[in-house]
Amino acid sequence: MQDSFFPEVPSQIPFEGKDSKNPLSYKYYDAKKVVAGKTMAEHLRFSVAYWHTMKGSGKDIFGDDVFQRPWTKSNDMMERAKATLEAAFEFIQKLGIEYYCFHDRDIAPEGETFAQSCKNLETIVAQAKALQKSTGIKLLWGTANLFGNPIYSQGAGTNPDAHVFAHAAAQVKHALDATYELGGENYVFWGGREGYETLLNTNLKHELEQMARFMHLAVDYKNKIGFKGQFLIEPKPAEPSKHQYDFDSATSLAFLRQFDLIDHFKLNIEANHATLAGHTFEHELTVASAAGKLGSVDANRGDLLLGWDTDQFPTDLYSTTMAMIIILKQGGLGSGGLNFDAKPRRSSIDTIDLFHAHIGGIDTFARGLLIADQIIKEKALDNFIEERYSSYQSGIGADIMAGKVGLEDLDQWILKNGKPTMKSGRQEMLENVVNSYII
Ligand code: XLS
Ligand code: NI
Ligand code: NI
Repeated sequence: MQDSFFPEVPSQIPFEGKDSKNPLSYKYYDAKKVVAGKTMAEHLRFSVAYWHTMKGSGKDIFGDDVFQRPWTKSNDMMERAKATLEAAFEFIQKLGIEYYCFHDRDIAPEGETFAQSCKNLETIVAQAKALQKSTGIKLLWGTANLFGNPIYSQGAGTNPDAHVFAHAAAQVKHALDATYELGGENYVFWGGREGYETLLNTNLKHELEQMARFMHLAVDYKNKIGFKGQFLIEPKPAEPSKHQYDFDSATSLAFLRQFDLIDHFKLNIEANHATLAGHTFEHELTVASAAGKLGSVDANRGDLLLGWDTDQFPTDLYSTTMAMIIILKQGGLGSGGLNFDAKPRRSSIDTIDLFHAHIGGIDTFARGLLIADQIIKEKALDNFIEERYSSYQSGIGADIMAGKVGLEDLDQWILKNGKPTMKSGRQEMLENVVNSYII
């Protein structure tokens, strides 16, 4: 085994404060600093996404691999998987964060047969368990890759062929076993190809029922083995399918309610998926949080000029501030965290670029946390919002909300009280308030 995969990086990226010019230092993220009663590390629960960071090659549909990673030297796929895992733990340790996330097929290669794939996974899980123990790094969530293998080209749980459904279900069983074995704190379902290309060949109602059955099977198995992690659905409107069933937070919540799954799931909200759905990141977070279902976050950003999942590292302070306001107000993410489902650009070819990318994302969220805490503590927005809804606290408003009045009562009330006076929403003033905390 190689001594170090990142020899140019010190044993831990230090916190040096905002005036430091050292690119390999944190300007805002000070893991032990206490903010609103918890350390930054406890609030933010950062995680490295194995698929992008360890397995990403810079490949796109127009061109081949560009990144040469020192952990991909062996042509023996199991040897390569072992080296990749060593490198992952060194990387996470040097970043000084606590979590990682994976798909089964990220950490272990697919074998000739399903049985061989399961064996490969078990071998790597044993190695991961030992590395977790020696480093203290933990698994935020595991998941199954149900979109890469050609058999899933027409869906996994929503495939028209029950044989494929069974294969996907068996794969989830093993991915759940792996996540359980590694003490994973959550398990994610992202419906990569759970959608359709054309209604000409699709029975949408049947596919939704299949998907619900698939989820119920997973819930039953989770209970059977005693896995206590949180199940999460990660909404995304499209890509790779033209239309995906877990379109956005609202659609996913409706699906969970319709099929009696709501008590078993929360949502994992990804910034770039929100914008693909025509929403803002904060809209999706807020819808999930309002339902008590904001479980975790895939922290990244899209590009306003590109219409796909560009999975860039978050650098927009306005967006991370808004996200942290929502997260702080619901009392944190519980067992969830901020997983960098993000990749450096194809032109960022050096391994060190992975550090720059993560440091930027970590600092942007750390600074967002500090600003959000100030905004909340000083009630900079809350005072206005409370006042804006204050008419529901007493009088007719309180009666409306308590269900004490009907349409006839309201008709009488209006006849007596006349027209309402208009009040400004003061959007621009509030935008200036937020900017005054950010700038
Ligand atoms: C892809 C998704 C995926 C999930 C995990 O767009 O974000 O990476 O997070 O399957
Ligand atoms: Ni994601
Ligand atoms: Ni994504």
